[in-house]
Amino acid sequence: MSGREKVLEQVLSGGLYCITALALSQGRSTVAVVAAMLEGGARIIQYREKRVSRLQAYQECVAIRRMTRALGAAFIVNDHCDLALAVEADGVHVGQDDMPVEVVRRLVGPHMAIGLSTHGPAQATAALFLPVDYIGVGPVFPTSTKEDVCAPVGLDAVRHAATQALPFVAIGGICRHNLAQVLAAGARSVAMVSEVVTAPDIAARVREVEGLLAAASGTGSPMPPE
Ligand code: TZP
Ligand code: MG
Repeated sequence: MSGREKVLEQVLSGGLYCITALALSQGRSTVAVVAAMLEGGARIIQYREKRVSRLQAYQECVAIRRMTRALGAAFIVNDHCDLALAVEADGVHVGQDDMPVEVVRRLVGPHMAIGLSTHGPAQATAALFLPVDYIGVGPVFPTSTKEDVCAPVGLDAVRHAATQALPFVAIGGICRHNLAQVLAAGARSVAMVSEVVTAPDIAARVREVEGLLAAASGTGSPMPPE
């Protein structure tokens, strides 16, 4: 299975989409945070570090690639095609202000997934005609995790994305307490940054969120009989 197929499978099947954020990780290294996410059962990891050196980013991505590959989890690099290629990531995730996705596709080739952030129904619909495999839809709720973030797009943007054929990940201000609303709006795949990386026990938090997602989709394991 190519990396592209793996990402597509993960986003389509739904679940927690984990994203790194060193600044919120309470002094823990990004590699340690990802190890804990994987221990908790995360199936898709995005490396999103905007303030570390290219050398540090490369070294961390090599380590994360090794861990994700060993567990069969998908690995996506934010922003940087060259870094994604260098570590054989499964995908690269870009924003509206990054290189055009047609150029990204030309650079990464046919076997790597491309994700694109969208901030409203117009961008989400435009993405149908672009060489991307999934879109991010957000910020759904207010968030202070992302710098220069736009106004929340709300649950209506999630409802709109759910009517489209393109797989999507809801993102922005999503936590355990508002997860049910996001799922009710039609999301299956949900990204959480601060809710996961600030947790005292990251593995336990991932397990808890994955449990909520599985229960909502009806795939949770039934309680064993007394
Ligand atoms: N893109 C849109 S909102 C966001 C990104 C990367 C940050 C989401 O972080 P949090 O802590 O889950 O609100
Ligand atoms: Mg970007």
